[in-house]
Amino acid sequence: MSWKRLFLGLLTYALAKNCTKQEYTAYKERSSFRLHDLPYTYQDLEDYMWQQSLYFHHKKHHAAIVKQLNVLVSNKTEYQDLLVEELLMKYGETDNEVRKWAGGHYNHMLFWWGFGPAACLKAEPEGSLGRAINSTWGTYDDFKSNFTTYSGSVFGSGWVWLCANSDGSLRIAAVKEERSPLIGEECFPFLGIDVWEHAYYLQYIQQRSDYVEAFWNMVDWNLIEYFYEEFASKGEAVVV
Ligand code: MN3
Repeated sequence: MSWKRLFLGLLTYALAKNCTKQEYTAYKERSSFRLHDLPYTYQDLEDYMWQQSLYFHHKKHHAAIVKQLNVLVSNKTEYQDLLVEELLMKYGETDNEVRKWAGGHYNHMLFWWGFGPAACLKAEPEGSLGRAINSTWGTYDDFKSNFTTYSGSVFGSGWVWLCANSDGSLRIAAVKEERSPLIGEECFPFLGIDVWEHAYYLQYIQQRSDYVEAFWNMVDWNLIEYFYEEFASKGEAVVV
């Protein structure tokens, strides 16, 4: 082992000890949904996402979506007893309200899980996801630049996702508003960026590109690898 490797190994170990992100939990709620706490504090992403910005996004925007979703589900018996991802896949194509509220809740849940405090992060995806990214785009940097281009190309409100086709192959999907690529099983998303203005306006004003650049510094690749291996690569929705 080289000194450099040993040094990096020890550094990773030391930093990992201070990682304070909540372990991934599949809440598996049916019929009634809650706004869960973020898996880290509002201050934890401060260098790239201001705490006020994160707080309003979570406690105001996401909370309003959860409220609407519960109203929607409570009024329709066929929508009850389903996980949010099931609701979305089953009724998202035919009901605009499901698309908005179930889509919005699912998207934000995945979005929050996808980040972590600096001490929990590593620079690049490894393992089967790292290999799949390299075989699809060439290098991690090529993937990043493709994803960044998609993020800039969404006109108005929407999301960009790294997702897997049902055969496990990867692609990037850009979607309008809260539509999820899970609808119609277009692909199975596991890392996304919210490019609605509410996600970045307070801090980055109209500079979406600066927000997208900052995004890469918050991505928790350890958990994203898990989401890919455990769900998306098998043609399954990540359970939230
Ligand atoms: Mn949002």
